Amino acid sequence: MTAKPGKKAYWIPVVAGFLRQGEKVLLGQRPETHSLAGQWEFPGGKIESGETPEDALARELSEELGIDATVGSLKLACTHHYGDVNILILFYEILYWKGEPKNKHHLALEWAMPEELKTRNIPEANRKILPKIFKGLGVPWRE
Ligand code: DGT
Repeated sequence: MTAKPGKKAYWIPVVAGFLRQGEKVLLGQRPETHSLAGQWEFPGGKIESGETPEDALARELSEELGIDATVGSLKLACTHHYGDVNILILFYEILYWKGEPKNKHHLALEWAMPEELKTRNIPEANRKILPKIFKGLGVPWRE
């Protein structure tokens, strides 16, 4: 969808993290009270005003998982629109963190094999770039 003439597009910047445990990656199931409830996402959330993307992701990972994370390299960026809202998602590698991820926000947390992303209920924003997500995770993509 393109913006209507004269109407300024409304953008929400979002950050998300790839946390790995061996070959697995951490997924969180979105809470009932939020949009896209029940879908499996990479932990993260919206950038608040005045934050750098890295600050925002470190804050979200602290709030959602109770960890003190070092935000690594930017692996991937994508855009998507849900109705009138456009989101820009920046996906970062998280190689180091202090503490054990605990569920403080999601319906459930799970370390999943990347292959499972093909069959899980994941946000359309992620589904449409799944081959790029596999590349960002360093995993070969097979149809
Ligand atoms: P909302 O969307 O108004 O219910 O508010 P929140 O607080 O649940 O949204 P939040 O902070 O999780 O913002 C993330 C937005 O990005 C949300 O619209 C869902 C979307 N999104 C798509 N894929 C992902 C992903 O892999 N991780 C995260 N964290 N968000 C994703």
